[in-house]
Amino acid sequence: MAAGVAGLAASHAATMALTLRTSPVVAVAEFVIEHVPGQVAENAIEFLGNQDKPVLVGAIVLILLGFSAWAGRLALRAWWLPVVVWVVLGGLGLVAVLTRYDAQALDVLPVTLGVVTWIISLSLITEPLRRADARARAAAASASPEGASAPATTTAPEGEGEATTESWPRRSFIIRTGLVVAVAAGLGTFGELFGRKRRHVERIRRLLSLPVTNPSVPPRVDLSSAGPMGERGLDGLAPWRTPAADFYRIDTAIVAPAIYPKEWSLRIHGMVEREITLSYQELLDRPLSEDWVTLNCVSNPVGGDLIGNAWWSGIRLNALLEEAGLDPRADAVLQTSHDGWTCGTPLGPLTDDRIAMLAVAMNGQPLPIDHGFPVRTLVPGLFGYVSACKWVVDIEVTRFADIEAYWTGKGWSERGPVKLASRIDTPRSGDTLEAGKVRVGGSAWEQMVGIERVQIALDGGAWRDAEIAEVPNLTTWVQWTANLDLEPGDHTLRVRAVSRDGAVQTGVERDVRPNGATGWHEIDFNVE
Ligand SMILES: Nc1nc2c(c(=O)[nH]1)N[C@H]1C(S)=C(S)[C@@H](COP(=O)(O)O)O[C@H]1N2
Ligand SMILES: [Mo]
Repeated sequence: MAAGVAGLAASHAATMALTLRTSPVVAVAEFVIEHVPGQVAENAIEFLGNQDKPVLVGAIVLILLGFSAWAGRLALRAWWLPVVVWVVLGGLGLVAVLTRYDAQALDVLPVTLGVVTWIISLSLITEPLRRADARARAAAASASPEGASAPATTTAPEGEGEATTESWPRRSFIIRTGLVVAVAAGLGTFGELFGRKRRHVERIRRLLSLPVTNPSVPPRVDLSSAGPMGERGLDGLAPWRTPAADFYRIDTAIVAPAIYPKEWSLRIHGMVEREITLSYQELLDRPLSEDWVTLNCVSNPVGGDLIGNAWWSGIRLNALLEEAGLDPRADAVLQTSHDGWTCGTPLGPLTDDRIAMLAVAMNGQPLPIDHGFPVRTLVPGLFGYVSACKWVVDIEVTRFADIEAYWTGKGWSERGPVKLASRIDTPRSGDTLEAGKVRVGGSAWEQMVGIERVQIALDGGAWRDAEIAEVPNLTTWVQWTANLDLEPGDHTLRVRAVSRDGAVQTGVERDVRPNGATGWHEIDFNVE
């Protein structure tokens, strides 16, 4: 039963953390309501009044705990018997969960996590008993070679030894059971408190109406969709504007902080003449700036997809920092998020004419919780780990010499400018294509400078220019495309970019650590 409680608590906490609507138990209750014959339902309602639903959920929990106890006893016979019981129950849970009208793929997770937790807890709890059992059996076997006719206890050398072998496994069984139940209670409570808050914050986020715009992608920028002159879109090319739902997510938070706009505030302090503290409303009362900006993760490998491009709206940091009055000796800010993550950002990019902002919206919507709601920092041209603090609550003006931020304490560079890079989106490595004309494409970026040219080389041959699309500014990636005439056989294709200041992307391969990967993206494919 303890293992069952742990499984239920884990599935409940997962449901809450993922802000799914129904936990598996509730889904089963809804499933029952849906399928119970009308007469039975009516009788139940008549008898139970408006307590019918809590009673139903309670009954399901009790039945599950009953099964759990039974399965625990089955474990005496064979280790796999209880596993079968719980997998079958988990299967029923899945059916209930996936037949909800608002079911989504993620709904599979809580059920799975519950089953796995249950199996692990059961084996953890019973392990001391199983070990003692095996020891007793071994002792019996060695004491009486004729067979297991002699009782195991007669082989214990002394009274005291006997007491030890008898009581220790039980004691550690009871301790482990207590621990599992305590952890389960903690998980359940956490899920309940946190889940409720996140749902509430999410509701408030959806109701917010910010004075932001949501323009469509400028013409001739996005080659992945049909152009204004009837050009065909290139399948397999990542869209130029990344939808928030597809935007990569990187952070150290196991569950993202859920922050009410009302409880949020930002303090700008340190080496300044005047400290500034801003509430969400005070921030929104300031002039808003908006722009297309590509955000990059330093951990993005060559050809990787830890990069996204969006329309961001926010309040410029240069004005705020000027208002605070910067000490001329300062060269950095230490940003801290609501969950305690920190990053050190150079003052230069925060105060020059690029649009470094406290962003409040992404693609015309309030920031998603996972991307920093209510406020995150965004600095074009710097990797996220030194600049893009989500859930930012504190900005201390300081000097690099005096600080250590989360990642710089772990061997990553203090400064993280984004590097000149390019990528092939289509075809993909391992693809099989038909011989003849093939359109290939991808993206390239050199923030604050811009891309002059993108070049490709087929099968190690000479570099030739690809066509590049337009861009609205210097802070976004640019798409490129080229037509190839392919013969049957195995091929490789590589890409490199040339920036507007004439720099050619290096082919030297470097790891993402300490300050971003370099090298040409190369793919292999086959033509039939
Ligand atoms: N609070 C907080 N902010 C953070 C991080 C984090 O771990 N915690 N990770 C950073 C890193 S490494 C990157 S690449 C970007 C990713 O932003 P995204 O998840 O919105 O794409 O957020 C940055 N901001
Ligand atoms: Mo990152």
